[in-house]
Amino acid sequence: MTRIADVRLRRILDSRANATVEADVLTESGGFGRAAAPSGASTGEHEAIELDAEEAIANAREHAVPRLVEEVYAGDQRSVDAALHAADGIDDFSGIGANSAVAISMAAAKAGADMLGAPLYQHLGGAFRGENFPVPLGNVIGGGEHAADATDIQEFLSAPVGAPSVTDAVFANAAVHDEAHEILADRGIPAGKGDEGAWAPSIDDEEAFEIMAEATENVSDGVGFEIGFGLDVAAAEMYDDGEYVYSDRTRSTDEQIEYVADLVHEYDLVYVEDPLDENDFEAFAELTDRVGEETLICGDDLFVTNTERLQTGIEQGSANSILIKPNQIGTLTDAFDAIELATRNGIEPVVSHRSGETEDTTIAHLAVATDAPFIKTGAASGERTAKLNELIRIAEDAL
Ligand code: 2PG
Ligand code: MG
Repeated sequence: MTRIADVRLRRILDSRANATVEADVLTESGGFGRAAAPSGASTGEHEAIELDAEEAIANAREHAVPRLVEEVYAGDQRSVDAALHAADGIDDFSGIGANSAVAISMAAAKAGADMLGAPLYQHLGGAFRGENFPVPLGNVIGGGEHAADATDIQEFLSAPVGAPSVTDAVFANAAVHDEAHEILADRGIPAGKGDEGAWAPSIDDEEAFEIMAEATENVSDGVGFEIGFGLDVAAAEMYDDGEYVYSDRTRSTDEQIEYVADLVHEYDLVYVEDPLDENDFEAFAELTDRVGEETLICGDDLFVTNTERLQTGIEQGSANSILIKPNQIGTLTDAFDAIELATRNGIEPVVSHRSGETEDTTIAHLAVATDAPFIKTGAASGERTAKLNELIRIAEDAL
């Protein structure tokens, strides 16, 4: 192993044309890794703190870089990430910024892989990595915080659970995305796209359910394998003063549980993320108790990739799945620890992008390295297809 020789940080654009942090990590023996931080819009209240990009860069240059350069081996991920935590000095990364932390953490992993001459998934996953491929969940129709004047539910996700290969799955999601557009056009509904490339028409949730059911069925008939669909309700965004506020009505917590359970049955949903508020472990548990045998109840804002919150969820039976977003917790080590705790307890990890993304493909490698059953990284748009195409390349190489 060789030590880190330099860490370079710069501001680059993300897919919303906001500034984000890109990191280059160089090693003494000429290894190189580059990674960039994504950014959320429907962020969880308990996430690690992202700072303004310029401030995050200045703080990381002052506090983190001196702890890394000539001090830490690039391939030793736990030491890199421990140095980032020490530099921050605060649990939530509000010192150096979770955006600087995650960019450096991922860039160091890539430099580590480069020195080994191995692909990133191999460096992260090691010799005992599994050989399954993650099923991509593709965002087809969406609204919430990702598009104005569209659905209340944030994401309607195509889930090609019967696909025989990564490539078939990726193309199936693209076909569902296309089919949904055709159905919208047939209904005379114009549709632009939201932050993640999903269609963002001005329709209500009920109509989105109809369109998703029709689009997934049509494409499934054509390709000959099962395609279900799922949701990211992002319910914390609609929760206000004890009630879930939809455009046309409000629901109490009990009504929300009832509503989501009915949707699971009516549409055979294979996946439901954040159906309830981010602090309501108990209501999550009630819903998981009711429909957890039939579908995945996934905690995103509930768990924020945080092992302590996941532990609470495990004790209370709040969910059977966890969303994994490295920038939510700040380092790859923390994300790995959350995946490990989840897997040991029968909780399915779903590796995920953010609504603000770059061309960075680290999460495709992370999903393969950890044998995650699902990856959520959109269906269309360049910053999403960058990861999907990387998944296709990895599969050709490894799966
Ligand atoms: C989510 C994500 C990604 P954001 O809620 O799961 O789809 O959105 O990055 O805006 O938090
Ligand atoms: Mg979410």
